[in-house]
Amino acid sequence: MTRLTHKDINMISARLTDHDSYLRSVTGRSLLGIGAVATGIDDVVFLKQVAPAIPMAVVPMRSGLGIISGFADTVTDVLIHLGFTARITRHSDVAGFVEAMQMGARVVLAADDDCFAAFCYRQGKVVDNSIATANAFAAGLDLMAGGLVEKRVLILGCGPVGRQTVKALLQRKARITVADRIYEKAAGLAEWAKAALDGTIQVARDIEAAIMDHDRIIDATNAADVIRTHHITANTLVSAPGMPCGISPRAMQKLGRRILHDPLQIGVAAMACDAVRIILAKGLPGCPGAWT
Ligand code: 2YG
Repeated sequence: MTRLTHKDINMISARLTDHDSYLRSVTGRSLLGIGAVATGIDDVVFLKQVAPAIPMAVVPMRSGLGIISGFADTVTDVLIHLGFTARITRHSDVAGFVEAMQMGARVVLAADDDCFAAFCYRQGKVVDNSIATANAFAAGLDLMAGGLVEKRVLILGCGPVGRQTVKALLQRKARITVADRIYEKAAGLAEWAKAALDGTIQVARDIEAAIMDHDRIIDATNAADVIRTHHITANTLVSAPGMPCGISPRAMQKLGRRILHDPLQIGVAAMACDAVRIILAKGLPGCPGAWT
């Protein structure tokens, strides 16, 4: 699990409008729109209407390695930018959760060193950042590529984000190859996909050859400089949820606007949209009127 640094996030709040414009130019959708597509509520107008009725709280957590300066503030700023009513609790930790309840928050977001989650506590449901992030960057690649049905996609990195990415891309009927510097992790992911999802995916033994051989790449690694200049062709598209970004600076220049990457914003947007979906789901899943 990558731990963000203050340096990774300190400019996010000031650049949210610019980032939104970039996302529109690359995917045709805003930050909220990408979160919406990832969640399956592809209706931004509806989300903007309901957002103010779903107050959210962000609770700083001091456990483990402690507070990341600016983390809770940035999460809150992203939520407000998306149109939600969001506040940081004055207290951290358990007292912060108590405060969030008292202020009537319907969704409470908090992160320790191992997990970043959005709690829809009245529904007894939790949205995990790794899952939401994977869904959002898979949706983003789909938008960038104009559809992924039968398209070959390479997933680099077979951790929690890579695993959820396999699930999201199988749902999009993509032809998936997975690669990891630890081959057994890639092979294990392919076995899981077959057993759990009846999905057949390819496993790359040679990562370098696999990157050269794919135009659509999802970088779900926590390594830098995995994708370098000589890997980039005129058709290369990279969606990169991994932190640090796995695309080298010179490869970024060569890719131009054919990159989808940010350290936190897209994942938070997908978390917020999934929390809305959970809260608005009527009745129990499977009952008439329930949202799937
Ligand atoms: O409340 C705080 O300030 C800290 N307890 C936050 C710690 C967050 C640690 N986790 C990470 O930095 C990332 N896993 C967050 C999500 C990155 C999105 N790809």
